[in-house]
Amino acid sequence: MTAPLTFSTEVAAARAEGRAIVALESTIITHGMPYPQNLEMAQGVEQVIRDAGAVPATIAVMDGRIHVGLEQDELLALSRCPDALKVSRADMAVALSRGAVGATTVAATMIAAHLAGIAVFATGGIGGVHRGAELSFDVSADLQELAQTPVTVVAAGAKAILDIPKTLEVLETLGVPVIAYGQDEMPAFWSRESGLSAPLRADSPGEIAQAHRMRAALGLPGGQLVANPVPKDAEIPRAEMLPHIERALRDAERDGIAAKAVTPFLLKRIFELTEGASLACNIALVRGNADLAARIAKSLHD
Ligand code: PSU
Ligand code: MN
Repeated sequence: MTAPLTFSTEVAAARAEGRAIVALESTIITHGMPYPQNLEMAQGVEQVIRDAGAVPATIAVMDGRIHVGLEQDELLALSRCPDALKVSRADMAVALSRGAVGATTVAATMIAAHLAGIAVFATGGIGGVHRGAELSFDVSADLQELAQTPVTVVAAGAKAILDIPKTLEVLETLGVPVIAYGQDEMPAFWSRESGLSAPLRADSPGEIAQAHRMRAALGLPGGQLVANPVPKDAEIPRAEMLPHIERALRDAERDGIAAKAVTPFLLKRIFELTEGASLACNIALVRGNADLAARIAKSLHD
């Protein structure tokens, strides 16, 4: 038995022509944003990658197959599917065996990208160590995936709904390079600043591509996390976000939200609390990440 991969028409053509491809996750579509903004975001981000000269491959699980690249009707159906499963590493085989509709997290998208020979992946923010993890043990499978699957992931850092210092500590323990793009400070998703310096820094796509190749040459497993700050004109300053984050965290505790439901709950609550401002910022930062990822993928190809 081999991995059940289905390529979209566009991705199949890109593979045949040997073009640079960038993977995109789908949990952000089903569990990260409301319809129809999620659909517009997904279509817009794909276009950013095409405009930068690479080919987008949005990844999801459907009909017992891992879809690498979605046709327009598939993307539309997914964006309106209220009961899509959130599929991470642990869920992947069962979701496929059952023929369920599943949206892939960062971890699951990395697995699929690697199976499809795609080295670069763009998202908004990765999962990490949750606040209070010393009691809940809630640490995203995304971190372990970065330690073992050789894909370079471009994100806007980890958001302050997480415990960013603990997330950086775990990534260091796991041997994952965390590379801030164009600044010394670790970005914090909606904000360019986190108050923490990033472990590593790069200033060009070529440097990141070269480090990706070097890890492979050294025989080191795992990928890289590129932390790309949100564009200046779309940023929400940290001081403005913090009260909303605190409030969302209190609401999650009050409602007894746990496990896989935590991240989607917090994102939705913060969207409500900021009256949509967090969403506009989220969309802008994903677009920025897609553009950088396309340039890294093209550089890897040269
Ligand atoms: N962070 C975001 N937006 C998201 C997610 C994280 O800013 O949509 C999604 C990603 O798919 C990520 C997943 O892989 O949530 C992490 O979930 P968990 O914490 O349950 O591992
Ligand atoms: Mn979790």
